[in-house]
Formats: sequence, structure tokens, C-alpha cells
Amino acid sequence: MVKKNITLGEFIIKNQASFQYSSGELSRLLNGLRLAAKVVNHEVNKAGLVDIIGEAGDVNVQGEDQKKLDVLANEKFIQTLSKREIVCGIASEEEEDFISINSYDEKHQNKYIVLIDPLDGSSNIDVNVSVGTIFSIYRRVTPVGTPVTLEDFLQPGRDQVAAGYIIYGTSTMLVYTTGDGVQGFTLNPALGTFYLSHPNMEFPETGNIYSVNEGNYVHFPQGVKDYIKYCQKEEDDRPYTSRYIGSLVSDFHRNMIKGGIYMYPKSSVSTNGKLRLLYECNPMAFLAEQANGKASNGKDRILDLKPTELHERVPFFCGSRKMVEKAEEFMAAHN
Ligand code: AHM
Ligand code: MG
Repeated sequence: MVKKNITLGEFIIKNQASFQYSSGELSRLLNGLRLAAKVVNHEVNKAGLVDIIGEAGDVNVQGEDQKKLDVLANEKFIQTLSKREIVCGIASEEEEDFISINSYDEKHQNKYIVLIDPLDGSSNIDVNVSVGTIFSIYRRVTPVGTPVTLEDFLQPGRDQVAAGYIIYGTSTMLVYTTGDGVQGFTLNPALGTFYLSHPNMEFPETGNIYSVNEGNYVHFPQGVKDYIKYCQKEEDDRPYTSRYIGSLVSDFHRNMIKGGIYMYPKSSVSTNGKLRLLYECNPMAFLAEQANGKASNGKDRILDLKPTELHERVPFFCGSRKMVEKAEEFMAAHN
């Protein structure tokens, strides 16, 4: 049983001994993310005050407009992680290629790589709705002391060492797992300290919230349409409540606390859906499973998929176990 009243810094130190190959490196990495989270939180909070909202003029590798805060968050996370020499490689949703960190010598034989979506749900920034950062950590598979390769980044999600998110919401929270349950920490903005506020977070086995962009309904596969109709049907504990923030981190966070399912299916206009396997689906799937939930592409376990490219997209169904299983049943009926 995890005790409350403990800071994130204390929690990381206390749990270092339980990490499988404990050398303090993962602890330093988590501390680096904690620091970057506070910096980005500060920027996100003042977005309405200063001229940092709006388009930055760049287009990211997905062909979407980047907001200034996306650029900023991307820079802050990369800077913090690379300058502190705690990782050997970083891949970001906002960068076309992975970054190899040149710190290989006797002293700096870093073995972790980080994949990050620095500011997810960024279309919500200029309307003052919650956004988030998502991170995923792996041990490299190529030898330490050599430059990282693509192979280090294309590992199946089940090999993640840690994953988490920061939600910049009514409160700022950092929620993460190192494979031993999910812990949620809330930032006390006056002190700049994260406190353990949500120990051992778990999805209820089932719930009554479904989160999907129903505007895309006509483009969805028949199985998904049928499941949505099932959610809306007046029977047993249904109709369910529809809640869609359009910010994966926030929709996931609410569903984990209240019980629900998040869906971003494939459609006739986006054949693999929208979400990225490496930066969004894998870390959220790891968290979901660690919180007794489930995550699939509609058929297969997300964490078992073998990535083939850095910016690959997959359909995503994630949340309370029984709800994801029910959605899968509807999709299987149309295969
Ligand atoms: P982003 O990485 O460009 O912000 O896109 C990911 C976001 C998710 O947070 C959210 O659930 C989804 O895109 C919303 O997409 P849509 O507006 O198509 O429903
Ligand atoms: Mg994103």
C-alpha cells in the first residue's frame, strides 16, 4: 500500500531500489521529466496572458500546424533530457527523426531512450481546455556506448520500462508507472512540488462513459457504429454518457477515475485512425494495463504490436476492461 503525503521526489528515491536494474539512472530520468513538467506547466498556465498562443508558422511531420506552445514544450523536454545526460536517445511526435545524444564515454553510458508527445491535444490550448504531455521510456537494445539506432525506438510497447503523462488541467498532475501500478501526483503550484494524491490508480472494471469523436460516425467501420448504438441504447445501465474533450490525456484521466472507454477508430478517411503508436497509444496502453484497464487496436493488444516506423498510427480503444472487450465483440462481428 502506497502512503500519501509524500512528494514525487521522495517517491522516486524510495522506489529506486525496486527497479529491476537499479543504478539511479531511471530515477534521474524521472526527475528530469518532473523538472521539465514544471517548466512547461508554467508556460501553459500563462498561455492566455502573453503572446505565445497561436500558430508558430511551422508544420510538424504529421503535416499539422504547430502551435507555439507545442514548439516550446518540445524544446523544454528535449533540452532537459539531453543537457542532463540521462538518456541516449529521444524521439518526439514533433520531430521527424529521433535524436541521438552524444554522451558516450566511460562515465556516460546511458541506457534509456524516451519517446514523447510534448503537448498532446494542442488544438485545445487557445480555448483554455486541458492539454497533456505523454512519455514512454525503454531500455535501449543496441550496445551502450554506441549511437542509438531506429531499432532502439521501434520496440513493442510491452518492453516499456516506464510511461506516464502530465495533465495541465484544473490542477496539474503527473501520473506514471514503472510497471508496478499507477501513481498520480498533484502539483502544489505555490511550492512547485508534486505530492502523491492518487496512489494506485485503477480503472473501474466497467463504466458508463464513452469518449469518441462522433462527428466522424459516418466514416467509422460498421462494428464501431454498432458499438456506439449499443452505448446509446436504453437497456440495463445504458444509455451511457458521452464525454469527449478531444484531449487524449484528459479523456483517459477522467475515464480512469470514473470508468469509461476512449476510442479513436480507423475510418474511411483515416485508415489507421489518428493516434501515434509510439508517442500516444503505447504509453497510454501501458498505464491502462497497469491500472487494470485494457487497450487494443480493436482486435489485438496494443502492447504486442511491433512498430515499423516512428510516426505510425493505429486505431485505439482504451479504458475499462469490460467496455473495451464489448467494443471488440462488436468489431469482431464484422470481420
Ligand atoms: P495531437 O497529437 O495532434 O494533439 O492529436 C491527438 C489528439 C488527442 O489528444 C485527441 O484525443 C484527438 O487528437 C482528437 O482528435 P479529433 O479532433 O480528430 O477528435
Ligand atoms: Mg499527440
